[in-house]
Amino acid sequence: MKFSIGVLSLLLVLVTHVNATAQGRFVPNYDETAIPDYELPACLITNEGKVVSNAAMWEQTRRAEILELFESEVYGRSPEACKILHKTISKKNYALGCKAVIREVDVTMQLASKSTTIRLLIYTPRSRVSVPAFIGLNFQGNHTVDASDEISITDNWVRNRGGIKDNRANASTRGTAAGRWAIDKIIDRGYGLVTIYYGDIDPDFDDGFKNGIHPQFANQTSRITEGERWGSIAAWAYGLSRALDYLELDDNIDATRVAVIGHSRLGKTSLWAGATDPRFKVVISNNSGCGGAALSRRAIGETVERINTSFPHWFCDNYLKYNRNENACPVDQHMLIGLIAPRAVYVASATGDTWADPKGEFLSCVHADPVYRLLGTTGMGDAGLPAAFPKPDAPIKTGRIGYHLRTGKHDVTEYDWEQYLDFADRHLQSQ
Ligand code: GTR
Repeated sequence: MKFSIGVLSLLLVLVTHVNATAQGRFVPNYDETAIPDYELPACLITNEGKVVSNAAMWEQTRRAEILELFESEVYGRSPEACKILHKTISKKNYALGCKAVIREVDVTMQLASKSTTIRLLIYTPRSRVSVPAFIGLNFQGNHTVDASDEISITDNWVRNRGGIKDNRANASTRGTAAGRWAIDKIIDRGYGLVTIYYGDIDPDFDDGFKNGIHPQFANQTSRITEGERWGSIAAWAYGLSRALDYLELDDNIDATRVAVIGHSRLGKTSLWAGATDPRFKVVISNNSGCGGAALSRRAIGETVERINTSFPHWFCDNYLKYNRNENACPVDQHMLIGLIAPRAVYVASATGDTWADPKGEFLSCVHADPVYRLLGTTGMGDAGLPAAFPKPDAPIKTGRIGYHLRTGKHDVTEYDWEQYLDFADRHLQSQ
């Protein structure tokens, strides 16, 4: 138990929780004083108990240990990179008031006779080559990020949302997610934007991994212990890495200056993509919460048990061991941020997104800071750690770890993008 003043409220929460779970209902805790007592596993102490005192020890020993633990206990083990093929499907030269070029490029992930194709929707400033870019998955199809009727509509399964009833996308959802993608701003600031429908990689429902990319790799993954097989987050991250393989061949984008971004479950995905693929130079997690940037041990809002119950396909089966048993997990999410060091990482929360535990997202950054400093870079701020949990709309963005708490709900807004663009200017433009 964390604080004795919290004993009564904790008992109350426990009683409510037991009642609620007896009735099959989950009642989240939002009371800071009722957080269970916890100790975070140390980023800088090896499995054998040795203190990590230099960059070489981090790289060769501790980073490898932590990555291995996240693979075996949280997200599952992904297969080796497969071959990719690519084909341009469409190109519009004078888009967005003539300032951008829009292309659709199909990237096929090929393994022996099996393949999965993802469609990249690519915006680049016109008359410029080799620009830095953002890459991020979208939730409902590429055609939702922009109202243009020239963007193709996915044939893959989509969630029934916003008027979709038969899990098939149609033109009625064109541009419905445009508010989440500040395309004009991105282009005006000299960046490209690449987005992909996440269901092209793996449809987001639990069908025992019969669809999407998983079956293609069954020969490899069946050799892996069952509990360690990759879930959907790992598959989505794998797709982002294959898209980056393609960007390395694309003259319009500088693949050495790419920021991977994601919101919510796709923010969990961008963090895992950034942790597993060091080619992503900047990693942005927008409201990623449980299984993303938030510390699991705080068990505020969404918990490990709750996420494993609602979305059993996101993580590997070993993650189930930590349902209501977070302290037993050899890692917590600050170590995921640590895996990205010394590359730049930005974590964003929203005041109304208590389900994602904003303070837990902030604390992950704080506890990853020593890894950045060990590697000779700034961490959270150049001067040192922020003294306290920041006020809303007061971004911390001068070091290699950026953070803000935006006023508002679970979403991606223009405000968020403004911070990401400033952050990208520091870490992608100054080369
Ligand atoms: C929620 C889930 C969160 C978050 C969110 C989203 O239902 O509990 O972990 O991922 O979905 O992705 O929109």
